[in-house]
Amino acid sequence: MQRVLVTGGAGFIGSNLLLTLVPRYPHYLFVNLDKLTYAGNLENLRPLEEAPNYVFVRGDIADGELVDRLFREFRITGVIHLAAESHVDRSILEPDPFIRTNILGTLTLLKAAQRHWEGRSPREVRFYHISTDEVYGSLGPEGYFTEDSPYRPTSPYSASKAASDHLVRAWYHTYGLPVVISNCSNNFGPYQFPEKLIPLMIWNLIRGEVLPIYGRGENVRDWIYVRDHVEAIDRIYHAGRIGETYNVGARNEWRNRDLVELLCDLVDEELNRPPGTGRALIRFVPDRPGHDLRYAIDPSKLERELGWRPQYTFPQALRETIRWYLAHQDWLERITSGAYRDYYETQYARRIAEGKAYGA
Ligand code: NAD
Ligand code: TDX
Repeated sequence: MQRVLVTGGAGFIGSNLLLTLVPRYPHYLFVNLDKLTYAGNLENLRPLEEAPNYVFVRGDIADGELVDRLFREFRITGVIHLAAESHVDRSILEPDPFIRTNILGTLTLLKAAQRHWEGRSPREVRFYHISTDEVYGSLGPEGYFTEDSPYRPTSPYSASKAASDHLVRAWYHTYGLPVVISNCSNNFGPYQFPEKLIPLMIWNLIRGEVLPIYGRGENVRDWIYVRDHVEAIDRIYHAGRIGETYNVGARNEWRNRDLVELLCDLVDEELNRPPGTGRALIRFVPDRPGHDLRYAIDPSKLERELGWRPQYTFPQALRETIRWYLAHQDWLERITSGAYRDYYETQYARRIAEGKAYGA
């Protein structure tokens, strides 16, 4: 029987992952360790409350004693490590939690796995680290990130994720810990916190608030539906080769301004608003400092070795996502009240609305 510690399972990707894997693998035990920061929301996991193969533990991945106890008590045989501070803008305003969670938290998990799995074979145990394409830095107009691209992180967020990737590889090479890593492009879909581009734009369109596009909106991101990422995670966890890295992406590049315009048109359509209503809310605001120009993933290794392919087309996935947010406005209200509202109004949105982002 596999006993899998999933970290950050109450966040965006973690929720989508657990809602899929817990029913799919009834003979595994899933232990979800999550600190429930502003980004974690147990409400997402309500359908799992009665599941006999699922346990939730509230706690910090940087708490060595707790992590040790979980490895011992649940006799953990696998880790799928998603817990992280994940928002680039926040990392620019306040980097410290990124260093603590993304670097020290990963170190804590690695040390526990090393201690508890000594002498175990890679057929019995594995440590799967979920990471991002942002570790590779920024591309120009041409080219793609492959698994061999050099690490050139540019933001406090991507630097902290790059550091965590290096630690995971060091534990493989130095201590023989059976690890696998994946670096994925920009995700979107249900349960994403509306500080990230797509849910923020949908939420602002619903409320008739301005749509802040950083700089000239020329930056390019490579978008993948979270359900396709979840399927990639399942495959890599079960069949990825130990010590290897897999890039995950859906070959779906969009310039920010084109994507926001598309969202405007789709939301207008869904809400039966006159064409152009959404686009009238677009504002170009001062750029994110150090804003990476372009990300684009070459996913051939994952396709070739593990036979993974995205199952959704972009228009289908985007429409599904918009409908999900339209149907879950109460969820949006609840998670953006309280601490997030304070952050959003005082630190960020007001400055952006006034055209004075980032401490101006
Ligand atoms: P998220 O911010 O939605 O969720 C993060 C979760 O981690 C939350 O539930 C939070 O409560 C939890 N957490 C934070 N600090 C913790 C700590 N110290 N101890 C325990 N739990 C803690 O993030 P996400 O978008 O779901 O991303 C998940 C992972 O995937 C991250 O490692 C991120 O770097 C990576 N990733 C995300 C994307 C993306 O587009 N969202 C793309 C590639 C990789
Ligand atoms: O209000 C906005 N206006 C805007 O123009 C926001 C929130 C974003 N943007 C731009 C910045 C980026 O070019 O949109 C693009 C996407 O921004 P984010 O959603 O903040 O994502 P990004 O910075 O690309 O990072 C994301 O993808 C990789 C996730 O947040 C990371 O966790 C993941 O690792």
